[in-house]
Amino acid sequence: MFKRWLFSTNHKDIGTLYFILGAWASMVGTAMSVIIRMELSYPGNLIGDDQLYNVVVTAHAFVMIFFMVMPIMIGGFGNWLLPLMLGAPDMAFPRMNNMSFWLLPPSFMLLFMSSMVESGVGTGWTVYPPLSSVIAHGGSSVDLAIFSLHMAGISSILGAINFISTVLNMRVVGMAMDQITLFSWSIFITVILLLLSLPVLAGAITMLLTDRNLNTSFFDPSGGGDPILYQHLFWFFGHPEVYILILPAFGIVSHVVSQESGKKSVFGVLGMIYAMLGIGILGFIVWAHHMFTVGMDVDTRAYFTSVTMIIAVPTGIKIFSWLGTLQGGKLTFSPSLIWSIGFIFLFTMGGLTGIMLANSSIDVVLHDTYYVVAHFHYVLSMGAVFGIFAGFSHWYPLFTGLTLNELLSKLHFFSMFLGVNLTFFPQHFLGLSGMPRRYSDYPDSFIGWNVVSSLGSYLSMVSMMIFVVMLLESFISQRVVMFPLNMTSSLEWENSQPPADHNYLDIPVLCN
Ligand code: HAS
Ligand code: CU
Repeated sequence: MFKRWLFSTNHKDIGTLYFILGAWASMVGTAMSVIIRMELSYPGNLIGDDQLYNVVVTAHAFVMIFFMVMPIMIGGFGNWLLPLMLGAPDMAFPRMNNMSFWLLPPSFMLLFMSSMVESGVGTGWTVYPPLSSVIAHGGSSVDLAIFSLHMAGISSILGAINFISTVLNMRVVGMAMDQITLFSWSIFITVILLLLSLPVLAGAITMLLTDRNLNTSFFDPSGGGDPILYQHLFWFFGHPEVYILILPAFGIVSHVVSQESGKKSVFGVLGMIYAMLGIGILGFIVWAHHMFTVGMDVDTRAYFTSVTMIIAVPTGIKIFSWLGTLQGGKLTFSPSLIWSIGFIFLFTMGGLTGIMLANSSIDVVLHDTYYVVAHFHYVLSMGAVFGIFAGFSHWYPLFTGLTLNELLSKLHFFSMFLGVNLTFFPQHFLGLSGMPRRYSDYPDSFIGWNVVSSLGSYLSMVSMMIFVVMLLESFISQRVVMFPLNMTSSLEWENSQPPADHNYLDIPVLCN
């Protein structure tokens, strides 16, 4: 049985492997986040080692980005759903698909090793030199982290080639590009961003590797290099990367919102496609909004401020199209729909703080404070993660043939909603009053909101346990989804249903 899975070239098996890896990574990443919040739950020291604290912060980000969100969204949902939605028998390159997955576990191992040997990587996920250079980070930790990123990068690039080929060549006969589903479009655009941006990161970290080991000085002023060059290269990758993390969630939410409000499709499908294309293209020309404090001249600041704010336009088109879809619909408030509504509300909040930060003069004050941490957790912990849970509860019957317990599912949502808002809303206040990010200690005046934030993170952890209990309950009770015998798959069954009149909990179930 294990051999069948290990070497499987079937898109569903590989999708499931990605889900399992992502679920595991999410627990590792969450454990690290709780360690961070425990350290910050009171002034003074808990871990007692500031470098170690920074190692945990760095690993938390890497694990969540590269081993949780990306594998679940692109690897899991993408692999499971794209061939089904395109009418393809499988991905274009099934054996390469298997290889994309199996590059990830060794990459994960290298990341673990980077934290275990010497003093670990305490640079943050940005790995800026000179902090990441040999003087501040001697030993092999940073080199191992670079290798880990190389390997995860190869995995993603192979996956990107596979998805692009699948979408372009494997559509069922007669299906034009403007007829493919919005989730397929979202993955298609996401993987194009990956293909164009990851090689730039690979170049940057390879230059860092040679700076560290082969006496080059790309980023070392004493040899004529420039550390700012690294920041440009990193963010030329880093900004598209944040849209890579959110675009698949946009696709998922479109499906859930249109189906669960009983509409034939989302409001303004073509507009949704162009909005995603617009976000994808603009995402490549805004990168220096992460670098407003490097001593940039005022014209460049004006450019990056303006072009960053323009992204609110296509994103607004998406938000209002979802609201337009919900408007007048027969809402069932199934778990997948409440996750999606939560997504729309909280992602918008995170987006609006992004617009604040896009103003360079404001960002000069807020950069490297908790305000930024609040911003990106609203779009990630509540945007990307809520999107994942929306898709998970929506397609769980398709993936497993089973159903989830509605009560536990809703309990999961409400505890998570409360938990993440308690954790991250107060971080806006901390940021506005000047608390810097990436420090393990703070002045006593910041106690109040830090206590609230830490309590919130404990609640999120309890919520995660509810999720695990919900999964176990479903596996143990084996409530099977039934679809008519003349249909071969639950997808066919789903497509045959009048969307207004069902959510998955109405599916007739067998109890045994
Ligand atoms: Fe961001 C930093 C700006 C979206 C993730 N972002 C980060 C970091 C991460 C991240 C991880 O300009 C930290 C990286 C690090 O480690 O240092 N971000 C934006 C803007 C948007 C945005 C303008 N970010 C995202 C998404 C992410 C993500 C999506 C991942 C999923 N972000 C920034 C900036 C920084 C930053 C600065 C650097 C800060 C610093 O100092 O380090 C936009 O895409 C958001 C668009 C969405 C909306 C909401 C819906 C739109 C509606 C239309 C009407 C709104 C209007 C605006 C007309 C805007 C409803 C009116 C404005 C008002 C304020 C009322
Ligand atoms: Cu950005």
